Amino acid sequence: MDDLLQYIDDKDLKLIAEKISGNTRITPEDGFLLFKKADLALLGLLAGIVRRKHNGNNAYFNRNFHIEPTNKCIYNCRFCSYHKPEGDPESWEFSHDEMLDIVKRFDNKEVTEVHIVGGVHPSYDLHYWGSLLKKIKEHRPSLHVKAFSAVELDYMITKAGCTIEDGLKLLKEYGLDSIPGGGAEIFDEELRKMICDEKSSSELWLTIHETAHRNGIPSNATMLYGHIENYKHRIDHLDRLRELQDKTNGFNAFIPLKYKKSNNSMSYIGEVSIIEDLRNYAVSRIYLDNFPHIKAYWPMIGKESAQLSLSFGVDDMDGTIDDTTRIYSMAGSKEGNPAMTTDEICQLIREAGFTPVERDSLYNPIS
Ligand code: V47
Ligand code: SF4
Repeated sequence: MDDLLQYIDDKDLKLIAEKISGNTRITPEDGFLLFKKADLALLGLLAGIVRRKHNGNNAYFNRNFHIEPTNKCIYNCRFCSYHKPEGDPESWEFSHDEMLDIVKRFDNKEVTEVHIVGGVHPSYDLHYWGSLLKKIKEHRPSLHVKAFSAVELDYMITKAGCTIEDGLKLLKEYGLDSIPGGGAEIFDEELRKMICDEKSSSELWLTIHETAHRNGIPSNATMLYGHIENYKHRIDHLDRLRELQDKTNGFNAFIPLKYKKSNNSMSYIGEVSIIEDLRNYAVSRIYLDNFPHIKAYWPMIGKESAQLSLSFGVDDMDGTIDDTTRIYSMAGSKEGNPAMTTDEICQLIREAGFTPVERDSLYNPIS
């Protein structure tokens, strides 16, 4: 690396590169400068250093499927293409039996995880959702249940009259194994007011994840980017996550979510380029030095971009999905019916020069 540093002309970038290669944490100002000044090749190189430190040459995936229980939602986030109010002809809501039927469709398949996330339905509290988890666990005890964004959790726990702590403990007893990263959007309070005014605050999102970690429930974190935010807002978001991870060490993966423009009221903004996606993965990998994994969610970004992202700090491709999610096809993703075989995922990973590793939900390798 010392040999390569001589090719960096910019004084600030050279200092930042020295910190990264010397294992020293970068500051928010450094992160901002990386976004502002570093070219894509340099970001790939620096993110590769941090990636290798955490994950060597491995690129992970799992065998999973999604359940989206409902698209009815009490909120109206401006970027969301998915939610519909109660009574809308395009709204849906599955019963417990219908959701168990989805689980049963995978009875003879080697899936290890179900990911359950949907709209914030007005009628149901944590006991309704908890009993669904219990039924799933009774049917297939070994299935890891990663369920409910912090925003859904906030509503269902409050509706049941519980504290966040007691609610999470109860959900764990019902069968909740981990929490996905949704609902974080962008933490800056002014922007949050502009794009998703009504939903849980940034502070509450962080408190819910902190409380989950303290109670032995690991989680993921996301950031919605490529809309009205600027680099300072992104660094602020990453910084709040890095600070919480220092405290709890409960996050498994960070998943940047690219704003997709179709069928929502922010469409006029358009979408950022693949270059910006790769730069964002790389700076995230470098800044979140205490996050073990950075995930490219391929149904959103596309298979080829996810493959490319492996050279920009990403080490996890999410999973096989098996055509069980609609959130991103409704927002305009080209991966209309997302499904990949494990062979296909392994081939994408090998082509990019990495070693495919099937993992469970806690990143233990599955041979
Ligand atoms: O919170 C909604 C996002 C999230 C749009 O933890 C949009 O493994 C882009 O959190 N353009 C839900 N994004 C999905 C989510 C997730 C996905 C994959 C893996 C994991 C994980 C978590 O979807 C929402 C919101 O940020 N979203 N609309 C849109 N138009
Ligand atoms: Fe509801 Fe989630 Fe869509 Fe916001 S992003 S409107 S909370 S489904």
